[in-house]
Amino acid sequence: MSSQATAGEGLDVLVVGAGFGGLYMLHKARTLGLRALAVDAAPGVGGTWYHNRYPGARVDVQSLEYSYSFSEELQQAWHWNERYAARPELLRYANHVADRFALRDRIRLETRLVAARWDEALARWQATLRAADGSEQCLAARFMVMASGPLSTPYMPAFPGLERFKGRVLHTAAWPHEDQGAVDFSGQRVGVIGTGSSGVQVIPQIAKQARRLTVFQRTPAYVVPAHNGPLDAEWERRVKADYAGFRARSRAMRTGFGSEHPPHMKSALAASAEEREARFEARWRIGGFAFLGTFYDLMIDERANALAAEFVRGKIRSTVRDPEVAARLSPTYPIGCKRLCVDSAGYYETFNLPQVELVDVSGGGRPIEFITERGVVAGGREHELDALVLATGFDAVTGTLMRLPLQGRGGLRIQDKWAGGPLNYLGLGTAGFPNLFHVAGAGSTAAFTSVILSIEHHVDWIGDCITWLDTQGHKSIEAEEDAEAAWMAHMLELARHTVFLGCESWYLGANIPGKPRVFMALVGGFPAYAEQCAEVAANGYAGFRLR
Ligand code: N01
Repeated sequence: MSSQATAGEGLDVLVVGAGFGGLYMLHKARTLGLRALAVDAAPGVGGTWYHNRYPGARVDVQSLEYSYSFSEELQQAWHWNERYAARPELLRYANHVADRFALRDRIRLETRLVAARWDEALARWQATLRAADGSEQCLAARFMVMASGPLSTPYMPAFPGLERFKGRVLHTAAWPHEDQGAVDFSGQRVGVIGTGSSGVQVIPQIAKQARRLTVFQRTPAYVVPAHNGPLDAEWERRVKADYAGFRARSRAMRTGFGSEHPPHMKSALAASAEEREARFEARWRIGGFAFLGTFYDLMIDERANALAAEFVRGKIRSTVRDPEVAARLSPTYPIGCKRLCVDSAGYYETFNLPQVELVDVSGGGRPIEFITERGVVAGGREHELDALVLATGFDAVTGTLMRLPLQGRGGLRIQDKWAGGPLNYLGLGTAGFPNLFHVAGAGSTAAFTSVILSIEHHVDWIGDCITWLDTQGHKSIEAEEDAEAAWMAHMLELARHTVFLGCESWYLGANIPGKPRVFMALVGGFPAYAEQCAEVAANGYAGFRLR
């Protein structure tokens, strides 16, 4: 039963999502003495780490950096078991945070925001929440914070005939809940479609169990080793001896992490072939994203980038025994243009196993034609399967908001506002949507940093902003259209000077048929971005309209 809430019974802040963004926003709001509530459709906290239960799911930024910095007690108390934490450990951490900061009484799980509309007269958001039992409730909130996650709406390609398939269909981002995601593939013929980060993680795990694994690859990924293992006790001790200093060094990095291996300030083009090889090899041994910092210009100069790409192709050739398979696994677009995949399980080695087959379904090659009762038809051949795993990614960044009846000032629908792409200012606000803030959404550096660092930045900025508005007696804040247009132009201008426009990535919306091609992330680096946001605040929230 739905009822219209009045201003008096409302909230200060409605937080949408109880992942890492939502948890910290809720904590922040409460420490500021604001009445806040977080809602999440999932039965547990943890956001993306709740849903992505597939075997092998693991973070690609080191755990000591992919963690909250807001509480010294928390960062000292928490011990990570692995250098790159796997999903169960990340989920334990999210739950620990919810308990430690006594957040649970203000989190409504299995509750979905199904509509929200800005009420100009009351200067409130009127939100409709729907619980798992179907009951609805309307709540008024002065502010709404969308911490719904940039990678939270799974993408299911419309393969003709998919509904006919008699075997099991699973999506990596909506993995079933049985036994912590331990679906048993023993003795089965399994197909995996998709070779992005999720595919690269799940493929080696399924290969260990399945009788036969067929990998349908449209575009090969660049995969670098993580060299994961138990967290080095000495490193942990050093970091914890001065965690604040470690965090400060992270925040000074463009990516907000990796301060132990900053980019080498030489051009790849200026190095001799021997030096280049030695430096690439050294970074390969370190593992993870450090590889992209082997030389400072890998992401801004195509020729430098091509040298790094060729190094990785050399690694593929020396790892994969069948030269034809190695060639198929070798990408040709710029490395890092699609998110680099960080491997803890021997991805390339998996293709040496006799039970594993790689099928090229690239657009230029032979795409998946249709699906039958028995399996997948590609390249004129039917691949018979017992189970089909879709590792096909997300309608990233905008997908969740664009599915929500969200109406701003004057009934403006987000679907109309963003019909040509996610217009925003500083990645934090959108013109026409007063008192609505985004966390780790479009327009910020979130996609290129340790996302928790970005989350903390956004939430701190939002918290300061609300405090300032209240102190100044303002009822609402809304991005100005001019400031928004200038921010969008700034984003595009920065992206133009990088290799990021040189491939079909989710950063560009290119993975979803029909989605506007707009580069949705900010590539200028975290320190410059944080400085811009601070300047805007210091100048009385310049570029925002205050009422
Ligand atoms: O999704 P993706 P993801 N026919 O979009 C293929 C984060 N993440 O879930 O490249 C055939 O990258 C598609 O092919 P193509 C991380 O930020 C992090 O793997 O579009 N294939 C691609 O191979 C990551 O970037 C971790 O040609 C089709 C794959 O499906 C982001 O999430 C782990 C197809 C989708 O790859 C998304 O990663 C997991 C079709 N019709 C995710 N449609 C960590 O390591 C799509 N594909 C922390």
